[in-house]
Amino acid sequence: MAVEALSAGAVARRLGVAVTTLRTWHQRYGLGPSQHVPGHHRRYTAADLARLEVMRRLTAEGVSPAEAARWARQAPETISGGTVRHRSGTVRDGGGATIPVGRAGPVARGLARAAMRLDSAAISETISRAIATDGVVDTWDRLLRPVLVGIGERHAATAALVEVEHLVSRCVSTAFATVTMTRPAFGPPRILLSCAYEEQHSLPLEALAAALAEAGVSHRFLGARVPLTALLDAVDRTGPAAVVVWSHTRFTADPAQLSALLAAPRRPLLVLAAGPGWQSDTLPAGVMCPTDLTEALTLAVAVRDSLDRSAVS
Ligand code: B12
Repeated sequence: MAVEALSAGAVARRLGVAVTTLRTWHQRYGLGPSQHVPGHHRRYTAADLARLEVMRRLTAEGVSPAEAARWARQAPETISGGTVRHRSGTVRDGGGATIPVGRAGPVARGLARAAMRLDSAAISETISRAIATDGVVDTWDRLLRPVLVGIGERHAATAALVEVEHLVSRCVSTAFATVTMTRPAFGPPRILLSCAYEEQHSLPLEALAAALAEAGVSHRFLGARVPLTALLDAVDRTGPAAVVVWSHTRFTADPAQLSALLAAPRRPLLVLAAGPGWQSDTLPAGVMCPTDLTEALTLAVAVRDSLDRSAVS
């Protein structure tokens, strides 16, 4: 993209934000114009514009301005043909050729490379092999979470990798869906899993569903974006002992969903608010907040065990 140095008004028009917003982002987060022309107002360069574009996109997606600014400051400068120039001066093709996986190890690095190649066969094989060898919980915590977080980071910084995010999500879902119950169910499923209304992030709950299957705990999983009325209908018709509601971002974390479950005629014994969207200080009394997959699994297994005991006695 060849961009001449732009005035604040021109940048505001290109991004579709107010000039006052640009001024705030400059003053509060240091995302201002960097070209100085003597005797004139400072001008925005192509690199400034690229950073502001990241800022605009992330804030529109609901990321807080401070967090968005952190990503925007790291954003590479987009230059012609989809190639990006990092501020170190290095040039990479296609928006960065790797997904950062921290210290996650060689299998995660291999999975990240397969993801970048959009090699769904290799992605699926790696995930299935890991589940068979290490189980669902370890596969989620040590292999999949690092890669997913890396994809999220890369996307936030460059606006790229949406196709990778979608492909990997699909492979993860398929692998988890094929984990089968390790023992026959004792009675009908008494655990209900549901994403909050409009919540599209379902993978952590799919991980829980697979971990439950692996542990021989039968359950129902309603999937993503479940309207409250549908969730309440499901509770009314199936009488679950425990309901887990997943919210990934604060936009889907309406505590009224949990209050409605607690007020339901067939009130579940346990209501779990799972996921980083929920804020514990805003939740109704009586709701539990597991912090990771292991804790959620332990609670669900405990519910199943206590139901089994009372059915036997
Ligand atoms: C895959 C993905 C998607 C997929 C989801 C597919 C699916 N079937 O789930 C799709 C493409 C649909 C998607 C959509 C969107 N996404 Co998205 N997505 C992701 C990504 C890459 C992974 C999500 C995930 O599964 N995380 C699970 C693990 C990997 O997260 P974690 O942080 O390690 O988990 C913590 C806790 O959750 C807990 N935990 C982990 N597992 C478990 C399991 C259980 C049972 C429990 C109790 C706890 C627990 O432990 C961890 C430590 O606290 C994240 C990046 C990220 N860092 O999460 C972005 C991310 C969550 N998405 C983001 C955004 C903005 C969106 C969209 C709004 C984008 C858009 N413009 O459309 C939409 C959301 C629409 C909606 N209404 O829901 C942002 C959220 C920013 C924010 N804080 O609000 C993120 C963080 C990316 C980013 N850095 O910008 N996304």
